[in-house]
Amino acid sequence: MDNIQPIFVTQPYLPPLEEFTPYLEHIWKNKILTNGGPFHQQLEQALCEYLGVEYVALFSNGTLALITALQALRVAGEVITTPYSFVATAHSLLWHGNKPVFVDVEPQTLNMDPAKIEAAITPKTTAIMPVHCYGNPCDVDAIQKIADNYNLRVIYDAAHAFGVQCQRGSVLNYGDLSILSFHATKVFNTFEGGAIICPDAKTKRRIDHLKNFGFVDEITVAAPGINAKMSEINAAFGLLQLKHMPYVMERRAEIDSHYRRRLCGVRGIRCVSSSGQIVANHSYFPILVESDYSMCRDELYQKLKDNGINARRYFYPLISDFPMYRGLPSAVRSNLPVAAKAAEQVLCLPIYPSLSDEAVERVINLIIERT
Ligand code: T4K
Repeated sequence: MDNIQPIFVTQPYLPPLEEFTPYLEHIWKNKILTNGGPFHQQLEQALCEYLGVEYVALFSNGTLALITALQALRVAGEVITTPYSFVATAHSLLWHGNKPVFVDVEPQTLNMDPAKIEAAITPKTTAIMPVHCYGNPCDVDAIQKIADNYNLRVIYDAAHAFGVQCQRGSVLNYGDLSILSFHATKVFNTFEGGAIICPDAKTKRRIDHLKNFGFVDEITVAAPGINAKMSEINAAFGLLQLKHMPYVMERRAEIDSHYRRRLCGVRGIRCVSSSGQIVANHSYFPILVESDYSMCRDELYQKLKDNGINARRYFYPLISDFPMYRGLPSAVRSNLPVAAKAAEQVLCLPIYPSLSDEAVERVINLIIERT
């Protein structure tokens, strides 16, 4: 154990440092550091092409992108969302005084269960905020049908879904808006960063104003916007990262199949999967430790930790169990049985491009030996 390097749930991909130097030299020369500079514009364009979407508005992080998306669409009232996500999803609702209404997830993908949405709709409901959890697409058609019937907005928290494609192209093209995170722990990172994917130029313009204090021009402020701009250094890094994405995606896919090959069939271990995507990004490798495994999830978590492997319990506790949410009527356990069970069973195993096959085998063997 003493000589073994710790393994984390993820580690950011970093291109060779010397490849970044020319970008820095460029910034040093032209002295444009932020406020929609040339790298910012180039990255927006490059992402539209890479992702197969119409318009991208870059942000300094995914949380501010979520908050701004709600403001852009003037969402006000109750918003139906999932308790099985990172806390930023629901926090973004509280920032604008919206009330989260939690509905349960469906057992296969752990994404919002469309069959549970209608019962949660009230006259105050204005929007639905689902999450493509672990990058597995939600049932976008079923969700859109309900939104159309009840005239609701749909904002996807697509923080995990960079590069994911489903039957009709990018999963980011569904709903009114989709939000990405480019945090260090994500498939595509710009250190910190995020984006809103918008369907039309008018919405993108409004979002661009909102992320720059609401400024429309030098003397006009149209709304109480925030400062959520991505800096030139982050945008430059993103441009360089994009060049390495084919390798990043390929290596993640290899590790994912390695885990599946060896863990599929282990009694009491279920690999979470989805059938909804044509191109997956393998952003996480979640397993469920079920009751017929030889130990409970927390025992396995501790055993891996004792052996230098820092798996993570994404997403435990449920958002609905945090103090600012647990008083909500929709937060009661009986409303969220599938999510509650998954939160008790889930463990995300390490997956990132520089993780070696030997390290993956170490993780697998510790799980297989069952003691
Ligand atoms: N919506 C969803 C569904 C999200 O998952 C997130 C973020 C958001 C919205 C909000 O997007 P951002 O505002 O963050 O752009 C992490 C991330 O901080 C968070 O971005 C992410 N979701 C969440 C799922 O995970 P922690 O507290 O688990 O991160 P941390 O610091 O423990 O990092 C995990 C491991 O990654 C470390 O053990 C080592 C490695 N690591 C991490 C960092 C930050 C590195 O090797 N280098 C690094 O720089 O929350």
